[in-house]
Amino acid sequence: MATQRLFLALFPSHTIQRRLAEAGRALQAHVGGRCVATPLLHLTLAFLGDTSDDIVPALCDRLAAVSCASFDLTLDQVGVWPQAGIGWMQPTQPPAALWQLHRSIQQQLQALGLPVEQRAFKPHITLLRKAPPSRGPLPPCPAIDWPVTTFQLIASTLTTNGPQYRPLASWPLAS
Ligand code: 2AM
Repeated sequence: MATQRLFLALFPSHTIQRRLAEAGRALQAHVGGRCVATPLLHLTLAFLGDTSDDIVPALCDRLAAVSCASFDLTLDQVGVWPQAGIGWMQPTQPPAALWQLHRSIQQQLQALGLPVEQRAFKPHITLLRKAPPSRGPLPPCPAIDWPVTTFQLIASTLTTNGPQYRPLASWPLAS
């Protein structure tokens, strides 16, 4: 049975991706690691992993039923998770609507019997991979304001040159 490696994410505009990439280079200058390619920068809402093609239409129907308002996300903090080797940027105060969107997606995935992450949701954008543990305080970074109006279903293909992402569907958040 054919499967695809799927995840749900928020993808920012190219302008915001460029600003995130700048933040990634500034963080890299302090801690090392490898910058995530600019067009791949995103915030993961849920990682589904290998998923049967058979379930994708029902998944899309369920996701179309997700009800959540648009929101503004202020990304204002960078850091490193040393065990994962990830350099990240995140909102210190995620808006209630982001938690609601995440919860609503989890409910829809559960209703379809799809696996859901049991760990607490830590909304972040991965800027660096293979980042060594940071020594000492990190420099403050300019905040990035991101108006979030859609969420997307993405198919990811792993290649020797890194992942390739293909948007399968996109849903608007209520205005
Ligand atoms: P990360 O950036 O925080 O590592 C696509 O693979 C996205 O799904 C990545 O951005 C990754 O988040 C996230 N993800 C969550 N769990 C994952 C897993 N078990 N394997 C791969 N990616 C995962």
